[in-house]
Parts: sequence; C-alpha cells; structure tokens
Amino acid sequence: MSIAKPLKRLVSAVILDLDGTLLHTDGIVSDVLKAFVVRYGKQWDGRETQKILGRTPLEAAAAVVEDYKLPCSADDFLTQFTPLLYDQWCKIKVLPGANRLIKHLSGHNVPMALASNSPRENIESKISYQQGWMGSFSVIIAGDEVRTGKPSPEIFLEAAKRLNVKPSSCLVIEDSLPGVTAGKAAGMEVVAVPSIPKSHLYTEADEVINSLLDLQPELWGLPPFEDWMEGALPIEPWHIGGPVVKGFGRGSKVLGIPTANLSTKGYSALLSEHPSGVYFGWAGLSSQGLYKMVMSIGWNPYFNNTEKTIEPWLLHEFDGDFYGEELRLVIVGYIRPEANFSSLESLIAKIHEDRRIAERALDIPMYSQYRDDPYLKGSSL
Ligand code: ADP
Ligand code: RBF
Ligand code: MG
Repeated sequence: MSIAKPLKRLVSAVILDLDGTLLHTDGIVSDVLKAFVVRYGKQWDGRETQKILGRTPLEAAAAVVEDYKLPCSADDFLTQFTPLLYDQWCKIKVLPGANRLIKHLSGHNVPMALASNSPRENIESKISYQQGWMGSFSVIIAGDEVRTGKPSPEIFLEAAKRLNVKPSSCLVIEDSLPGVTAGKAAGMEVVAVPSIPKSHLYTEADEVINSLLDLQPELWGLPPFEDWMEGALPIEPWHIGGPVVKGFGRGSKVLGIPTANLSTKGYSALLSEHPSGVYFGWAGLSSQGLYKMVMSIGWNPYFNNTEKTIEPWLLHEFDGDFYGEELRLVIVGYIRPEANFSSLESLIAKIHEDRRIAERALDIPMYSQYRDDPYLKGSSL
C-alpha cells in the first residue's frame, strides 16, 4: 500500500523507466525465453525474472546462459534471441495507469524523460506502437548512450542535464531495484512501483506504491490527477471469467462477506498484468442474472496468502451457493490497493466502505454502460 509521507521534496520534472514501469515487458520476455530455452532441451521456470529485471540485455543474457548452462556465449545468445523478441514488441501491453500518467504530465507541461537500460533502437521500436508517447518525452536516454547503465546514476544524471533541470528537482519512477538505486545515487526523489510483491526490498525508495494508479503527483508538488470521483477511478475495462471454485472457506465464515472465487489457472498472464487491489464492475452469473460487484485481486495481506486470488463479492443476497456456475466479470473501476489491517473488524469495515463506493459508482453512466457488455452475456444470460 502507498505509505503517504506528508513531507516530500518538490520536483519540476519526471524521469520514467520504460520496461516494467510503463510497459509489461516481462510477460513478452518470459514467453520468448520459454520458447527459446526449449531449443537447448531446457525448461523455463521463470526463476530468472528477478535477475533480469532492470538489467542491460548483456547482463540479462549472461544470467540466463549461466543459470541454464546453455552451450553458447552471452553474445551468441543475444544474437539469436534478440530478433525473436523484436517480433513480439507490438504485443507488449501497456501497464495500467501508464497512458493516464503520460497524458496527465504532458497535458500539464511537466518536462518528462524516458531513461531505460535498453538500447536506443529497442526503446524507439517499443514506444512506436504506443500512440502519443514519442512526442511526450522531450528526452530519451538509452543504455547504449551512457558508459554504465543502472544501477549507475549516469543515465539519470544525463537525463536531468538534457532536461536542463537539477537532479534534485527530478522525480524518478521505477519498478526495478537497480533503477531505484540509480535514481537515489543521482540525488533524485524516487517512487518505486515494484513489478513483484517484494516491496520490503525497496527500502531506498522515497515512496513505494502498488501501481501507477496509486501515484499522487501532488505529494511532489506536481498537478494532482482529477479523474478520481467519490473514491473511484475509471480504468480501461477488462474481462475475466470461468466457473466459481472453492476458496479458503473464510469469506462468509470469518468476514460475513462471501466471495465467489475464480480459478487463477490459465489467467497467470492476465493477473500478472493487473496490479493487485480493490476493483469493481459487473458480474454475469450464467443462470441467475447480472449484478454489481466489488472485488479484491491479490494476496490478501491480512491473511498473508501466498497465491494471488480473485475474490468477487456480488452485491446481491442469494439463497444459496453457486459453486461450478459460470461467472463472468467486466472490471471497470479501481478503488484502492490491498492493505493490511490491525483487526478483522477494520478489514470488514473497509470492505463495506468499498461496497458503498462501488454501488454508487456503478449507477453513473460512465460505469453503468458496461452492464450491456456482450462478454457478460456470453454464457446463457
Ligand atoms: P470460498 O472460500 O469457497 O470462496 P466463501 O465463504 O467466500 O467461500 O463463499 C463464497 C461462495 O458463496 C461463492 O462461491 C458462492 O457460491 C456463494 N455466494 C453466496 N452469495 C454470494 C455473493 N453475494 N457473492 C459471492 N458469492 C456468494
Ligand atoms: N483482504 C486483505 O487482506 N486486504 C484488503 O485490503 C482486502 N480488501 C478486500 C476488498 C474487497 C472488496 C473484498 C471482497 C475482499 C477484500 N479482501 C482483502 C479479501 C478478503 O481477505 C478475502 O475475500 C477473504 O480472505 C476470503 O478469502
Ligand atoms: Mg471466497
């Protein structure tokens, strides 16, 4: 959760990292790596993700070659691997909140730079698929344009120089540990948006937030977002569905709040792309109808779960259970990050507050229009 420390240093420019901060690059890299190591009779298990986050391509290649004992050099690996990756860049998803942030800052004429360990050519290719991004950054600095990449501060210092602002007037937004280290070493303010649920490792950062949706620019003296309304934030709608499965059996028992869990199998890509948090939208339940819904996605910090779960509470009194029935969700708004609570009562009170926010919001046309989403009626509604 965002820990709002009231006193921040005021900034006048923002420097953004690209992969993992604005773009969900990991998803594509993992897909291509998975297919690649098979060529050498190996099986990709995702254990390198942590090591390659925020590294230069050569460092990342060396880590994979070493760990998988591939019979090639890191250079050979890159020569073979890079073209495969290039082909997939048009498919990289934009992380939730990235377009909103870029539009907001450029709309308010906040000077913006992009500073990435990726080579220039890769950066330009990746952002060419994103409308309006190229023109929003007055400065772009790539890993091959400095002597040493992050965690060295060089890339950020060069960005500040070209933006013509002091390093101390820059706010860096970063998902990776090397990026956070680089930003602090450059004497900048750093907001970390970890792409993995390991925020306790990000102690150097001035603030750790769960997703770009939680950024509060006004804490740094930048113009505030104006799209929050009565505790709800509109998001680009997305869908998820499947049969209702058994959860931990504590929703109704412990909290008095039943949640019709969906299986996370087959949804790992979709779930890794969407930050954990409390969301709302519409739910279509195959035989029964259409309902308002408020849900949490994540690790339920109060219960310290190890698995990311999908917990939708349908805002309706049902006569009984409906395990096994097809449940389809369209998720249209965001409320808050998942949090921990000092007591069960305070968790329950917060979830009831979430429900009130969702119920009210879903009556507004901006959100109510999605009750007609054909996906909800895909089953037998
Ligand atoms: P579990 O841990 O198995 O998900 P819960 O105690 O959370 O158990 O109860 C969820 C079940 O209760 C759902 O799978 C569904 O069959 C039923 N249920 C009844 N009313 C609701 C509701 N309003 N929203 C969600 N699920 C409900
Ligand atoms: N669990 C948490 O640990 N922290 C939360 O902030 C949290 N928010 C929730 C919000 C909503 C709208 C719902 C329906 C559930 C939330 N829960 C949260 C999840 C709750 O812990 C979970 O549904 C139960 O543990 C049942 O498995
Ligand atoms: Mg449940």
